[in-house]
Amino acid sequence: MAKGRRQIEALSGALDLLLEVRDARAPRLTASPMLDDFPKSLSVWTILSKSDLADPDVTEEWIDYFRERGRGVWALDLRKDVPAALKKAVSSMTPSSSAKTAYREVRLAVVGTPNVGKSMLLNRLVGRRMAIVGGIPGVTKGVAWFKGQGCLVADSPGILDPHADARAHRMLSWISSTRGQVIGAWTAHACECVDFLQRHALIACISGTWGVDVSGSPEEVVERIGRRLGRLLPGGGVDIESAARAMIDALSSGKLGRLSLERPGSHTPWSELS
Ligand SMILES: Nc1nc2c(ncn2[C@@H]2O[C@H](COP(=O)(O)OP(=O)(O)OP(=O)(O)O)[C@@H](O)[C@H]2O)c(=O)[nH]1
Ligand SMILES: [Mg+2]
Repeated sequence: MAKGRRQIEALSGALDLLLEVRDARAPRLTASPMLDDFPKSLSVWTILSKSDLADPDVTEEWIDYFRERGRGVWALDLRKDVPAALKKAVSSMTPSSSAKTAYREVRLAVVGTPNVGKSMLLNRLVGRRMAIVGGIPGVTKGVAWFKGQGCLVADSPGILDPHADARAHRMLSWISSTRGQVIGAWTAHACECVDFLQRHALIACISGTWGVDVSGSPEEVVERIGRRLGRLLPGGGVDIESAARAMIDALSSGKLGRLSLERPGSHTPWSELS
């Protein structure tokens, strides 16, 4: 954390703009508390990444939410190229006079919590596949600058830590923004997730995808998923751990359809978890 703060201090003096990436499925959960460590005078735009995996109506609500607060906001599917309007808006920014730089290009940093799509956004902005992009959170280890059209872009991995709350980390793993294995058993984890989906009227993603009955306890639902997917042990019993993992993988990768875990408002859904 101290190293992250030092990196932020070193970086912010050189910047004109921050592109803060959040996962469109959970923009509050994937916000970093460390963003507050950047100077208030620095322009910040929010990128809602993975919008192809989020409920489009809820994403619209989030766009309104950020706009109402005067924040530049873009909802993007980073598997595709970013809109020309975004590239243009970046390159037409006036470099801030306080930024200590001999360059006249706009200097910006892409920041965000692990696995939200920072490297992918950077690649889109610089127009070449220069930064390492990977499916594993924490894949980028050091800050590096890349030259784009009329801008210099810094990838700043791991300097923005997600919420310290263990419940937030458990929920982050549902969208694969933290390492599932640090959290413990898949079964308890999947059951907690099914319970959340049931309580938030989101459970139809499971019945719709796999045609299983989603009533009853989360344990029963996970067992039905295991039977449906043929995750069986020798002797015919369901391999619950395997079923649980398949369920979380399917949710995080979008196989269960487009789904948003959060709506705008002050509520933090992870605080509901025990
Ligand atoms: N479907 C979808 N997948 C995305 C999108 N953006 C990123 N991904 C995927 O998310 C994973 C993480 O992307 P990265 O760009 O490596 O994320 P990062 O924030 O740089 O990750 P770290 O450097 O590890 O913190 C990769 O598997 C990407 O393919 C998006 O808009 N839509
Ligand atoms: Mg990265």
